[in-house]
Amino acid sequence: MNQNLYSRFSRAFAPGLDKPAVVTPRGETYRYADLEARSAAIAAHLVALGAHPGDRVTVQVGKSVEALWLYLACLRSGLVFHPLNDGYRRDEVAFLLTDAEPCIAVCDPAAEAQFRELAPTGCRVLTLDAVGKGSLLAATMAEAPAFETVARAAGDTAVLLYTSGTTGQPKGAMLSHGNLAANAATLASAWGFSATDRLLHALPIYHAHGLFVGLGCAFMSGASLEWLSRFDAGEVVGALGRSTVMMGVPTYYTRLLAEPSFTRERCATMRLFVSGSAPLSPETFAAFRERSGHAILERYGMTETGMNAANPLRGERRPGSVGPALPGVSIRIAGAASAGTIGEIEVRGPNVFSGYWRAPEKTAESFTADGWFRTGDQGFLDGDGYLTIAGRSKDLVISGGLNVYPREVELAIEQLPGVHEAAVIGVPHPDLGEAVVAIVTGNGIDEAAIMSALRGRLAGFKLPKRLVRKVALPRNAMGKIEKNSLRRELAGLFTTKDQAQ
Ligand code: MLC
Ligand code: AMP
Repeated sequence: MNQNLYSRFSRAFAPGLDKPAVVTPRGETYRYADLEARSAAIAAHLVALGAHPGDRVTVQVGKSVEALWLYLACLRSGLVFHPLNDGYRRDEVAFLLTDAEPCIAVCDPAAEAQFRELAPTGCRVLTLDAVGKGSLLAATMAEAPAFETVARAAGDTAVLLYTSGTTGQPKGAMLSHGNLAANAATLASAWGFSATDRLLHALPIYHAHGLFVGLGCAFMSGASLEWLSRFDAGEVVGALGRSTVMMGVPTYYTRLLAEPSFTRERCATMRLFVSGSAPLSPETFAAFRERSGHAILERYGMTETGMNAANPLRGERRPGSVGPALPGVSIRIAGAASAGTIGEIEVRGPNVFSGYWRAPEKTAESFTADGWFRTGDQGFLDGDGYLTIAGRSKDLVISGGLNVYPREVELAIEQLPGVHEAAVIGVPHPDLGEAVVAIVTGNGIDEAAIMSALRGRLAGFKLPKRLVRKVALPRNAMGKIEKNSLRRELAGLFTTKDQAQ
């Protein structure tokens, strides 16, 4: 049987081809039959351009229904979908285009000249804007809306998602059709998805959460999507009454709580709220339950593994815990002989990726000798199997659900005039969970000049929300910067009143 993820989806949604698949706030409704026809036309066009199964298609576009058809078209034609955060700047895009070596790149029309300059030789550059206009779709008008989904084996790569390493250099995680199908089927079943559900989809589709978890659950069950181009608390409150399930990062839930129009009555049709990508504080969990009547279901995952653990649909949703391992997934704590001992979380299962793109050494380092994936997260298991994340062994800041690798920001700052050294840390922030803060040393530091130089080089979410000057950075006896001491010192930098910054 064809193991192409799209074939798995289409077997699930086939009984309801006339049912809505995607609904937009502009009142457009696309049925599953439309989704089939539109993704078919794009798939036919990509193949007509000379793309072969396994070739990469790099995509940096705004979130639109057309971007969704493009993802499905890549799956159908066996091409490897390689989405980029639409905030990435020139240097970030240049690295990714060189490393992934796509045969087709799709970008916003405003970025076309830059893509033509940066794309590898022979790569075709097409455009797609936030409302679906551009050369990609103009060209697909000529294609017949029928396409036979290309046969793929479970181990063939479906999506290449980059995630940064501690060195500051991103690495591409290869997710196979089998990885994505296994995780999507598990989640759709664990969370009780059916064709009657409507998922409020406000997440971006360039990360695992919106791309694999959200779309996976919906298409594996023939549910429909309430398709919002971004998270706006007011708009989301309006859309809740048309939805049954919502997924988000913790910032979505703290922003809903800060929105006066968010009430229990607005949640009348909702059956489930899911949170992940960053820790959901027990305070937010409690405040949300009080306000809406719903206990948010927190789950834990990562790009390389998809979802590993989740609180149950029926049963105790324990605040501060991410719940037991999902069916089919195994979790162990390295070096922990008994419950409650903290250690590195390791996982194994059909959801775990096959490796990093063109980086066998990095792949080998990330697995134990007996084949478990090292997550770089610290945690412990309770006696009843509930997992609690206790911290990270990797140097990583998660700001509003987006990962920022301190080394990448430090390197960018240290190249600037007047700067001697930089240390980048995450500091608790009431809206973002953690905010990026840079501590810099040097002579004649010009903060405005540093920020303006960084703005040209790094995506906005990676920019420090605050620069702190110091004469010297604290170091231990080995000469290593003591980031924990900086984190303690600056823990109160962002108070609730200060959160606009
Ligand atoms: C945007 N900005 C951020 C930011 N997002 N700064 C810090 N952290 C963030 N997350 C900056 C912009 O650069 C801009 O800066 C300013 O904030 C306003 O931009 P915006 O686009 O209007 O922001 P906003 O819409 O408020 O976005 C915030 C957000 C968004 C939280 C809604 O970041 C978001 O949707 N996050 C979810 C990301 C996600 O999908 N994560 C899942 C990863 S998968 P300036 O200076 O230009 O004004 C994963 C695995 C798993 O982790 O387990 O799920
Ligand atoms: P990414 O590499 O973008 O996929 O981010 C994955 C990381 O997000 C994980 O390794 C965790 O550190 C973090 N993460 C995801 N879900 C949770 C959660 N529920 N609680 C705490 N951290 C989480």
